[in-house]
Amino acid sequence: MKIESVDAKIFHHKTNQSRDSDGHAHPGPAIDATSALLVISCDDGTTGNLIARPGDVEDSLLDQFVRPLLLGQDPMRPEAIWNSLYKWQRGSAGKLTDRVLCAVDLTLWDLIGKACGQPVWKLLGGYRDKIVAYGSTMCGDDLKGGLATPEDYAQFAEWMVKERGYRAIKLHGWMPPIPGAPDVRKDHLACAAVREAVGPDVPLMLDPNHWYSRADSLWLCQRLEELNFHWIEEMMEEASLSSYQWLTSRTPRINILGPESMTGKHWTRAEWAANGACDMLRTGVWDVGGISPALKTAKLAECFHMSCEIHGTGAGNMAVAAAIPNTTYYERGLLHPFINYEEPRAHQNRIDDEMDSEGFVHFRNEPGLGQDLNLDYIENNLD
Ligand code: LLH
Ligand code: MG
Repeated sequence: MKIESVDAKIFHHKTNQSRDSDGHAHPGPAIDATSALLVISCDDGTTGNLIARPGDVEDSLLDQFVRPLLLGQDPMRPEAIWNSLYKWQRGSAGKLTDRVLCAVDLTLWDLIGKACGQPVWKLLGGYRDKIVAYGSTMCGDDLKGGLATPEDYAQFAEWMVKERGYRAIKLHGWMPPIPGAPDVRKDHLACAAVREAVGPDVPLMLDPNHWYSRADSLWLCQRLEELNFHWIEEMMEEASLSSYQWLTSRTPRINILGPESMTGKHWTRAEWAANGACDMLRTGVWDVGGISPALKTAKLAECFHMSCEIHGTGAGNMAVAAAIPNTTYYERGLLHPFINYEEPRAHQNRIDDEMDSEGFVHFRNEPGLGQDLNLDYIENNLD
């Protein structure tokens, strides 16, 4: 079995989400957008598919780096292929990003699952067949009836728990360029309002502004300790390992989780674990370059008796969360009162992460990553 082609099909669709000037997603009017379907095909007709951002699978990147390394190779050797891409990163003048590695790795794993007739989560270890989801809100905004006030967060949290069945919630606070952000005091008011709304027993987490000072971070952590929050993540620039050591040593009653967006894949995460910079490790397939390095992060966390909480949504992150024993939740979102998260996108027959009324996301038994794609829609809406 040999890889015969690697192609990205760019297709059009509508979206009702837009990104602000700092890259945070918010609800908006329906606008035109494009996405990509990355397809790796083998000489026996087996294919792997993945929905990706067009910029991560541009034809020039596939031509320069991916096709030379993949064509003619055995797809059942993802570790060898991942390492060959990784080795080329340093000399690629920044073009071969971790997101490119991730797109290739996920597509390969989808292909491997299909070739074996097995879901990827089982091939990776198959620790669990369902997981509790936490409802992860969008960042705060200034939309009337949206996530503009602490009361808005409280009302939405009440709906999540009482109407939709979520068993845990994570707030993303107000971040620039939203007027008045960042403000630890306002973050605290939203967290207090949510705690009041859902009662003492629902696990709560916070992802606030990404660049608070040490002093503001400590103040916020101490308030969240009083509110019995389970974890806080990425409140400071993650390149500053010693700031996280400083904070972790001063906050015994809340878990510091990280690093999320810091570069360096599983190697950075090993340094955080070894140097006491967090209580729980963080990894996500799009942050570290795919399933292969995300699994390594989880396994190194296990060796330190630490949990490894998976960042982000989608089939690749689900496969990792299902495979490992040392994780607690699946991050489901981003959620907002104006967005119907349950509705499949135009290119999907079903969303990846359907959740039951008890707050569990179940892992599918179909071969591959478990994405149920509407390939006809994609073919009929090509760029
Ligand atoms: O800053 C944001 O828009 C969110 O924090 C987003 O990056 C989200 O993926 C996240 O951090 N989840 O934990
Ligand atoms: Mg986060």
